Amino acid sequence: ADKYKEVAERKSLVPVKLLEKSAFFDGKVVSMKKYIIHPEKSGIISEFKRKSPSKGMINGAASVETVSIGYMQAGASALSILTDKDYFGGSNEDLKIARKFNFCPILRKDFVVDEYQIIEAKSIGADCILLIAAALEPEKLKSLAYFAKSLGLEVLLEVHDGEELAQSINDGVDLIGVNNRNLKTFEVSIDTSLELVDQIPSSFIKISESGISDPNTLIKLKKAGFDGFLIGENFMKSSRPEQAAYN
Ligand code: IGP
Repeated sequence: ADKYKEVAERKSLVPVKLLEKSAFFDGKVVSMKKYIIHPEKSGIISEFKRKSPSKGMINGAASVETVSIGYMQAGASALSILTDKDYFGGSNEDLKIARKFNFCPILRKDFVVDEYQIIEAKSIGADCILLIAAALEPEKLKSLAYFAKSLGLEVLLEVHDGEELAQSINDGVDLIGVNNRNLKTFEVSIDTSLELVDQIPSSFIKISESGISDPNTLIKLKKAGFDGFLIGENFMKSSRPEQAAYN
C-alpha cells in the first residue's frame, strides 16, 4: 500500500516531463523474449538483489557493476534489477548502472501500481517490467500492460496459481512467470511451476521464478516446458555472485 505513497512522492519530485527527457526514452528496448529463447543463450535471468523479506540481508556489499557484468559474461540471457528500496534494498540508480555496463534485456523488478513507474522504467533504461497478479485487479493489470506496450516495453506477468493466471492473462503480456515462492508463507516449491506450466498458452514465453538452486532443477523445469529461469538468491548469497553464476 505504501508503494502508492512512494510513487506519489517521487512523482512530485521528478515530474513525467523530466523523465521523458531521458536519452533512453525514445530508444529501442532489447527484447527479453528474444534473448530468453535464443538457442545460444541459457534462458537464465540473473537477479541483483541485496536483501529480501524472506531472507533478510543476502549480500549488502555486492557491486551492481561487477555483478551485472559477471552475470552476462557467465551466459545469462538477461538481468533482473530490484529497484524497490524498502523491501529489497534496491534503487533506480542500480538499474542505471547495470544499463550503463551491459547490452542485454533488463527487467525492472519492483511493485508496479501506477503508470508513472512504467514511464520511469523506460527513462532509466529498462526493457521489461513486472506486473504481479496477486497485487493488481485484472482490469488495472491489463491497462498497465497496454501502457507498457505503448512505450515499447515488454511485460512479465507473475502468477502463483491457476486462478490468478486465468483472471489476469491478457494480450498486453509477453512473458508469464510462475513464482515458486508463496508470498504469504515464503515457502518455495518448484511443483508450483510444474503444476501450472500446461495451463500457460503457447504464445507466451514461460518463466519459472524463485528457489532455483541447482542445475538439475533447471533441467527439470526446462523439460517441463519452461523457456526461462529467474535466479537471484542462489547467486547473490555468494561473496562473489558473478562467479557463482559460472557453476
Ligand atoms: C528470484 P530467488 O529465490 O532466486 O532469489 O528468486 C525472484 O524470483 C524473486 O526475487 C522474485 C521477486 C518477485 C522479488 C520473484 N517475484 C516479486 C520481488 C518482487
